[in-house]
This record gives sequence, structure tokens and C-alpha cells, in this order.
Amino acid sequence: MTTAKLVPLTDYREYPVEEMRRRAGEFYAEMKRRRTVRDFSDRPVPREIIETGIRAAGTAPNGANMQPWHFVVVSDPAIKHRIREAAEAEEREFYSERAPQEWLEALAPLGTDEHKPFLESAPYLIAIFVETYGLLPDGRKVKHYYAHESVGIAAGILITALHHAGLATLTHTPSPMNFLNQILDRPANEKPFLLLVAGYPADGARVPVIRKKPLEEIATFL
Ligand code: IYR
Repeated sequence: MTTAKLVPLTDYREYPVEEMRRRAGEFYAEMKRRRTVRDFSDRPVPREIIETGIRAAGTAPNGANMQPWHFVVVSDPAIKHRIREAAEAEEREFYSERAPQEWLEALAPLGTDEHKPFLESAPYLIAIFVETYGLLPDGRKVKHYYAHESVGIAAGILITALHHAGLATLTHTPSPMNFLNQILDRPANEKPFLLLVAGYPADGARVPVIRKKPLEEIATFL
């Protein structure tokens, strides 16, 4: 017996094919302009833009609609400072000891190193957590399905939403990043997934020369 409660799909919109083509092309052109930025301005950004972006992320398709994500938005300079200290400590070890040569060579074209000033200069750090399981008010655990896939999709929507609004982002993954649980006081069922840095690019910000694979390389049509 099904307990599903179904209602008519009313919000879906179909477009004439020509309009569909135009919309698809315009969206691609908009996304093609997105670059990961590492030089951030400290110019303030209205919190509402971040809130609306997170609302958009929260619409992501996800396993059994458990919505296994939590977003912690950090603008407090003291907390940003603690995150920077902890992240740079991990990064120092990564770049000087932990990272295999092959990994360092793969990163060389990006020009990254252990210094992460953007963790203090950017107006917002959005720590994205994956809830590996849920918790009922009485403490019982609720199983989550495809939690990492779900949070990955939500993170992609958040990046897209902030880009669309006119902000730059950086997907930062200090590894390991368990320190985020302590600093941000998150429970054990939440694991740090990604630290998304958001704000305006600094004046004169530069980005590495990279190439995106063309369609033929990334897709197969059968
Ligand atoms: N977490 C390190 C290293 C790093 C790893 C990957 I994979 C990148 O695409 C970029 C950086 C850092 O943030 O520097």
C-alpha cells in the first residue's frame, strides 16, 4: 500500500524549441564565465544573497528527500581567523609532507600553496556539511541515502546561484577538515563536505590559464 500524497505538476514550464535552444545557449554562456577565484576583496556582500543562494541549493534533488545537508555561513572575523589557522596548519603539512609528488604536479598549474588569506579576507565562508545520518528528537538515527551525491548536487547549485547573482566562489577542501566540526560546533552526524568561499574578486584578481574539455571529450551519445 502506498502512502504517497501526489498533486498535479503545476510549476513545470515547456518552451518552444527555439526558445529552449536560446535558453540553453545563454545558460552555457553564463556558466562558461564562471572561474574559481582565490583573490577575494573584503567588500561586504548582502547576507540576503547568500541566504537566497542557500535556499536554491536546498531545492536540490536528493536521496529520499532527506535533505542531508547543513550550511554554516561564517562572517565573524574571529571565527574566520580560527578556520584560517586550522586550514593553513593542514595545508602546510599537505604541501610539505603528505601530498605525493604526482598530486603536487597536478596542482602546479593552479599555483596553489599553503597560504589561504582568502579565508579571512572574503566576506563569507560557507561550510557545507553532509549529514551522514539524521537524528530524531528522541535521539534515534534515521538512515540517509546517497548523502554525498545529494550534497554534491546542492553544492553545485549553490555555486551556480552565487555566480548567477554576480559573486565569485572558491571550492576549498582543506584535508582533513574535521576541525570545522569543532570550530563551528557541529554534531557528530555531520561531516564537512566543502568549504565554499564567497565574495567579490579582489581588484586585479588573476586566475590560472586552464582548458575545459570539449563536449566530444566529456560526452558519448549512443
Ligand atoms: N587542499 C589544497 C590542495 C588542493 C587540492 C586540489 I584536488 C585542488 O583542486 C586545489 C588545491 C589547497 O586548497 O591548496
